[in-house]
Amino acid sequence: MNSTNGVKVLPESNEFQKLLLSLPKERGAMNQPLNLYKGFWYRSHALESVMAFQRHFQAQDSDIILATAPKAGTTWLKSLVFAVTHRSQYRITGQNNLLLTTTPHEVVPFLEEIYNHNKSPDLTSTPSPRIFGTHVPYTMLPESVKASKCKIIYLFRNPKDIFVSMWHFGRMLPKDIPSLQPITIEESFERFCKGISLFGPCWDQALEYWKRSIEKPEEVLFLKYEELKEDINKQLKRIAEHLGCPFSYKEENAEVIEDIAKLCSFQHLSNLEVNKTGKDLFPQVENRAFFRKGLVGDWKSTLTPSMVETLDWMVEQKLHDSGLTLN
Ligand code: PAP
Repeated sequence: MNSTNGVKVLPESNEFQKLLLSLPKERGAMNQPLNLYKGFWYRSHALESVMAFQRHFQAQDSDIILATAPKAGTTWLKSLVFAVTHRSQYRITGQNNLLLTTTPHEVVPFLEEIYNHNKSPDLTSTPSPRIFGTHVPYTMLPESVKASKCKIIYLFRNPKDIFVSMWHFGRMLPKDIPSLQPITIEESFERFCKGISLFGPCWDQALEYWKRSIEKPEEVLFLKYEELKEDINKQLKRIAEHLGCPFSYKEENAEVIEDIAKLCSFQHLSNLEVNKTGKDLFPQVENRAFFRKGLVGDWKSTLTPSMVETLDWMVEQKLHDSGLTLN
């Protein structure tokens, strides 16, 4: 134990274990053990990482933070933003484009993953702009991010598709993970509707970023998966403008926007060898698990009418006076 000015300071890990013991616990929608901290549900190792990056992450004004609810389209957003910001370095259609050989989750790592491996990593030599992914709610972002000129892009998706994507993702995970015992879709759905899912409730997370995007649009750009699907070129322009690197007329005429959209399309990324095989980044998850169908409205294939009614009602209650609408 250290001592600062006579006050005993617990080492970080002891302090964390003490906190962990005090938190409410439940099994989540994928049946993982979760802990409730300040209104949101976390795996214990993820929460420990979040605490570490809250404490140690030093934002730079040029940083880009991609925040998403799990299964809202994280993989797609990572690829789009990397392609937009590196378009002068890598020819979009060139053979050397990193996205052709590296999975988007490796190109744009999660802060949770970085700090899971090392509680105080040295990120100062990461080339600028540094791009990080995260699933944490806005309130849990490090103070240095909020105090900087970092750009945040948040992506949300209709919770019915989030749930269905998550449900199928859970079934693609190896059956021998002890913390993930089988669960029925009914049980999983019930927990999801109570908000007990990784980094959930997803609607509360979305509302935090939504409010911030209205208060401070220069900081947070709020995107919807369905809008990306509807008009990817328009949304790519919004992304580039938000990041301070709008497409020039010359680029528009050279169809750079269309090329980025094609490069990052579900059809293209899901058929790349690197995304079909391998599980380098998350050892328990194959890269292909992040590419299932990539559709809007796939919930119709999985949810019963009564599930639809329940979740729609739940979401309506949460969002009704926020101005945030979902397709
Ligand atoms: P994560 O939050 O766990 O990292 P995330 O990428 O958000 O995962 O979820 C994967 C979903 O995004 C899958 O949706 P589905 O289950 O409904 O099919 C996946 O198919 C979809 N996805 C991945 N890449 C793309 C893409 N390039 N375009 C559109 N959707 C995509």
